Amino acid sequence: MIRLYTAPTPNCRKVSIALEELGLSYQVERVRLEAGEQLTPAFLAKNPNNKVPVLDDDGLVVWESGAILLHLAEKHGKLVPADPAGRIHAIQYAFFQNGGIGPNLGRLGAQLRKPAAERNVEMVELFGDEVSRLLAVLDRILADGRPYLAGEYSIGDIMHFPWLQPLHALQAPPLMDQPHVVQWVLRIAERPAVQRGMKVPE
Ligand SMILES: N[C@@H](CCC(=O)N[C@@H](CS)C(=O)NCC(=O)O)C(=O)O
Repeated sequence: MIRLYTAPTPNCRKVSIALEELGLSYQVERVRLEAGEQLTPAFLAKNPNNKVPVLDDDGLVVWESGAILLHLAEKHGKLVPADPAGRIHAIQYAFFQNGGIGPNLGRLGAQLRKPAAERNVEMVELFGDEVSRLLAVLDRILADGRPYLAGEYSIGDIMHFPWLQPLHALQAPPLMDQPHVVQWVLRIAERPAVQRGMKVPE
């Protein structure tokens, strides 16, 4: 039995996409962040970092989206290339997302969701510049014509997609300025499993 503790956020949707790609059945346990359910003792017993996503895979509890995806990929022998170079590159892109686009776009979004008068202008500039830089890095990588970050479709793509798709939906200039990243978003968005995973939880 697989239980996914989740909320409608980019980090959580990485996991529902991976589960859908692997064709696994799983129970969705919605965690209401707005009600502080991630702070309850019951949830802290699963993740001392009080954040979603958390995966309970038949009693093995894993948190951190990158670790969850790596666990699923290795257990099922998919979503990570079989050859050693491809494998480490898929993991490299997963780490790159969690240390790059994730925290920087997350903090930029947190600022931009505030009323304009309450925003910290320095933070908006700092995180905005870093997001633009990271998108340009991805564009440079994809400019060699590879369809996916690690060559073949992998956890490296799944880690990035739920973060970049909303920028594409908003036609946000820092993303739209990067033509190879735009094509990559459109390519991943066509996958039926991605479309299903992006709707979890409803
Ligand atoms: N590095 C973590 C980040 C997890 C994370 O930031 N989760 C957010 C939702 S996307 C959360 O649980 N926020 C609730 C809170 O901080 O109280 C991962 O990749 O799993």
